[in-house]
Amino acid sequence: MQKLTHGIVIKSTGSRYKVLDEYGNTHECTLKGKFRIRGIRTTNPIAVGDNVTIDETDSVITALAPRRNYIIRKASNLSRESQIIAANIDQAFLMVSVKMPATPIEFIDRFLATAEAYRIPASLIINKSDLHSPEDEAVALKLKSVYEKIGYPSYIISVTHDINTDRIEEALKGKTTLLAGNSGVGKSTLINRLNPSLSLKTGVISEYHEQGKHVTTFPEMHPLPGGGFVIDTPGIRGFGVIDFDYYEIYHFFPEIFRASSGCRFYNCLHLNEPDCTVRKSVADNEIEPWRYKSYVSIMLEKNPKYR
Ligand SMILES: Nc1nc2c(ncn2[C@@H]2O[C@H](COP(=O)(O)OP(=O)(O)OP(=O)(O)O)[C@@H](O)[C@H]2O)c(=O)[nH]1
Ligand SMILES: [Mg+2]
Ligand SMILES: [Zn+2]
Repeated sequence: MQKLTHGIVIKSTGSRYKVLDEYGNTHECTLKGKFRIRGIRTTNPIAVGDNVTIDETDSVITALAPRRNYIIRKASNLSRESQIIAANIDQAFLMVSVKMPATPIEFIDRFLATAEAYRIPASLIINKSDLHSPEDEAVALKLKSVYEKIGYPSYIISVTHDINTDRIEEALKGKTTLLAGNSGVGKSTLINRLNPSLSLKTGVISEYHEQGKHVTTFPEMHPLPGGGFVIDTPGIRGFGVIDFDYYEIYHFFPEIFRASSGCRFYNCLHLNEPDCTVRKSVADNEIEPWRYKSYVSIMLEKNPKYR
């Protein structure tokens, strides 16, 4: 006899799945049968955020509802398999820090381009403002102004000193938010602050390396007291832009895409082509040079023949 219940996957480790049912109970489940996305090989056919049907009698996931969206990454650098990080996301927040650790700029741009490609609204959190020297604060303000001008809401916060965390709380209310960022920036610390009934493991930054150590190892979804969910992800490497062709990468840099409408050639890649309004906008400082550099770097990685 089956006893079917609907639920949402809140943790996926590849073979076992934690499912929160509609009554608030959790179940450790396994999979039966085939769940595959056509055309991609994934290490986890079912991901955090998936809506599923489970059979309570043997804790098996029996059906997967269609996904509104999902975000994937390569399972590892050399692997041809992909890992679905999360599904059915309303928005993505990227957490970065100016120091301890310093987030590479290109990492930010790769993440934002990926979110654009999946049409997931993205915001930026610059954490650890309590550590800022005047120079660091200037860097943080510059990041905020550059990314807000493009259209990404940006927040300068300190979780440990409770600066502007209320604004994050507000922005996350009632939504399912993917929280990403390199290891050690403070993602799990923020989620603990937003939901004090959780006590997620957080790391200690080695002052010498200024690197986190990937304390969180699997994406996991947590309920928020004010409604909504936040998905804590392991500091993600190799994130992103895997499904896309080199000639469409500029579509995922909104300000570059806007500027490209004036280029002479419809297939301009904004490298060395004549009458390229993207390069003109970079020269005129209307497009931030580091954004253009990130674009070129991602594009050339996709198509080395232009190098
Ligand atoms: N100074 C300062 N330290 C912070 C702040 N927020 C977090 N930290 C510290 O940063 C370290 C790493 O925090 P975590 O929350 O484990 O980082 P994470 O982003 O979850 O890292 P991974 O799980 O490895 O991806 C911990 O020692 C936190 O106490 C902050 O606002 N200021
Ligand atoms: Mg963590
Ligand atoms: Zn151009």
